[in-house]
Amino acid sequence: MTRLSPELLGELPAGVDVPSYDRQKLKPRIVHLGIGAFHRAHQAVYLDDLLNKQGGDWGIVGVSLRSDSVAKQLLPQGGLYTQLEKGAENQFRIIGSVIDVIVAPENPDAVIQAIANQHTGLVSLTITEKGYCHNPATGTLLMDHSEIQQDITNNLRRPVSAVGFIIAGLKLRYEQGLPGITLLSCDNLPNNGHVLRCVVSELARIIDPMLSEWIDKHVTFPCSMVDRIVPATTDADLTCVRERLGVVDKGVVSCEPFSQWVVENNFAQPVPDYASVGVLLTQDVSAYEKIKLRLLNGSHSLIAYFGYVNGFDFVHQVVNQPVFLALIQRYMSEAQSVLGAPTSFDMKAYKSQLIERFKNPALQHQTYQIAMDGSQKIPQRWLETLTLLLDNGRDTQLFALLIAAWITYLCAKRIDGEYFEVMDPMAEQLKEWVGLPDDRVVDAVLSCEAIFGDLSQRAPQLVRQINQQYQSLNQQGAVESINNLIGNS
Ligand code: CS2
Repeated sequence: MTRLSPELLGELPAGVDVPSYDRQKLKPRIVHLGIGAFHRAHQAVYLDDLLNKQGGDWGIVGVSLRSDSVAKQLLPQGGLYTQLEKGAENQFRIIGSVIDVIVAPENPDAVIQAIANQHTGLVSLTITEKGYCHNPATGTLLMDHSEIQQDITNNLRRPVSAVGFIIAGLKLRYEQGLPGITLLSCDNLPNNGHVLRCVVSELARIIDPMLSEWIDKHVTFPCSMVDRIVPATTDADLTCVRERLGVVDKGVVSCEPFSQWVVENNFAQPVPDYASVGVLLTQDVSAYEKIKLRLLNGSHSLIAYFGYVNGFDFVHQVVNQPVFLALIQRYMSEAQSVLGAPTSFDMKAYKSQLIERFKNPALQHQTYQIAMDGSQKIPQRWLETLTLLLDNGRDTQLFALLIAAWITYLCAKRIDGEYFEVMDPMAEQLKEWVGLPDDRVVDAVLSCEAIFGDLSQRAPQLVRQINQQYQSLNQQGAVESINNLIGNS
């Protein structure tokens, strides 16, 4: 069957939305590092909205830092792909804002040249938490990270880390006398712009102190909060799109109808007029970040660890179990109690909207997908709240149960006895710890400073609670452990 391509746009069935703008006019003005499904269902869609509304020449050059799969999907399709939005009914829309995809390991110079291109005004990133090569507990660059080591040793001649590519591109801009640029992190980290600035500055200082000074003066690192649930594309999604479009699209992204983007108004150069398509530009993103990371992502991680181990493959299945729903609601109310959200924010509506979003059965959002990289996610999703609860002398049993559930997940065995692989950059180390005799597992995992900082020294009582909850999960299972906790309050 024919493949989706620019020539076919005029022939797609009625009801499939297609770009209304002239794609020939688009120039490589945004370089996006990490062109996975999330970027294509979020930032690229906002730009497509804008181009549909106002035209213009902002085009995205996507960069894959590892695999060539997205390039193989999109390049034969001239960058086009379908957004399959799964609400009450499926909506099909062709997105046209991506004009090129570079596979970094195949062509590192092209990435550096793209960042240093005179038309480029914005470099954005969705490289996941671990892509920053930082210590999640302190935010500083991991100097002993293998990719950072390699970039330092090679003096960025053939970068491998995202930070390495950024600095190599900035160096070329600096040497060519080009203006500075905006580096926009769109990952689920608190103060993501500050984290990015910190790792970029640290590595730049080692590579070239003059460059580091130039970066301080000419480059900005706005923080941003991004929100849209984008499950991994399935074969069923590809078939569904093929049947609707009558052509093959290998680059489909599926997502929920909801979407939100809040960006700190701090740009080195003009950026697209995102505000006109619903992006909130503000001086301070932190309140939005905290609400989203702790309530949405924090609940997600809870759902993933309890759900996956207990036999539930999808988020909506977990939320439909009354006992897990009760746990999520209790979790949200404890997280909310120390959130310090603006009083004008309607928390009740936000929380019930989250539950509805989680319940969307069409999304088929995998618990295993969310469970990935817990070592990088837990600090901002759970531990910030936990620290505040401790500081305020509040009860921490619920969070002890959550951490125990993560440790149980790390044991890599589902309730039916099936073993699975734990995907995490710290998997090797974590595996060693959970392989210790049962009564030493919790203490070993909690001793990991990159995740927990000094929590175990500061809160011995909490360590005891996590040990108890871990025993309880092993002996009595999740349902009884949750009932014991919620029933006791
Ligand atoms: C999820 C997020 O995979 C995960 O860890 O919690 O990707 C989540 O779906 C998005 O942040 C929603 O905006």
